[in-house]
Amino acid sequence: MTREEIIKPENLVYKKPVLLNDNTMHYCPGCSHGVVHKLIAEVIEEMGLEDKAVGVSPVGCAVFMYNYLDIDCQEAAHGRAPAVATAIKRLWPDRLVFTYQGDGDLACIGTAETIHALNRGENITIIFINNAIYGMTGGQMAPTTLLGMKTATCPYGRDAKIHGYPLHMTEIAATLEGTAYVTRQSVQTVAAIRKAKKAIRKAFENSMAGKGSNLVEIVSTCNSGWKMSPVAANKWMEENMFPYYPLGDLKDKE
Ligand SMILES: Cc1ncc(C[n+]2csc(CCOP(=O)(O)OP(=O)(O)O)c2C)c(N)n1
Ligand code: SF4
Repeated sequence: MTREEIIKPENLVYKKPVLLNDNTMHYCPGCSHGVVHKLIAEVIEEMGLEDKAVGVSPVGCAVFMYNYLDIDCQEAAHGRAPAVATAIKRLWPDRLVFTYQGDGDLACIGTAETIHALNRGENITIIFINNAIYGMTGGQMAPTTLLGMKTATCPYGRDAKIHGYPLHMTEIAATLEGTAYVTRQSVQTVAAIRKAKKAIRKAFENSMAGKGSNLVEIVSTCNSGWKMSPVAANKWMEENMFPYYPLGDLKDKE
């Protein structure tokens, strides 16, 4: 087959979304962040919201999200993305406004902002990358670190007596009256990626339709912080994270 025949529209099975530009990502090979960026770009393109999407980037490994997604973006101070997104959405109600936050940013430093924005029913979507660790700063314990899990700041493993219990932010979000759609997904297999994409689409549609707040948690790997190969990290996540953070929809108001 010639190249021309292969790239005929009827033969096209996959195309990189235009909104995901060609800048080389700084993420470690095997990291979940890049996959989720791609899904966000695909969904925005499929919804035709290229000129209406505003992403709010976190402090953490995804701090440079705006370098990879060709949409309007605003950087927020650590943990404050939901407050910034609230202001943007209230000022421009016709925009698709979403935050993109790690577990350190969302479930520790920004716990208050997250809970209150969700509880107020702001018409935004929060994408929550839960890799159970502070990736960017060298793998310290996060609120979501599993019991027994070793990190730079709990080298003998997280101990409930000393460090408390892992925080179930998504379960908390599901109890709040302002939330419309709350779900927990992952991106370690093709099937999981497809489901995660559907979840992001639903959350974005709810945000545009003014149905309330939406939280999409993506249980993720940080293979560098976990000191594992990408393949081993995926296996570890399936065996250890999924039992504690089970996948699926926790709340769907429809
Ligand atoms: C107020 C404040 N506290 C701490 C830091 C340092 N800091 C930067 S990124 C980060 C951890 C981010 O971890 P997470 O949100 O889980 O994202 P990841 O890097 O794992 O994607 C921390 C503690 C900071 N920049 N500002
Ligand atoms: S440190 Fe972890 S979260 Fe950050 S880019 Fe590397 S694998 Fe991803």
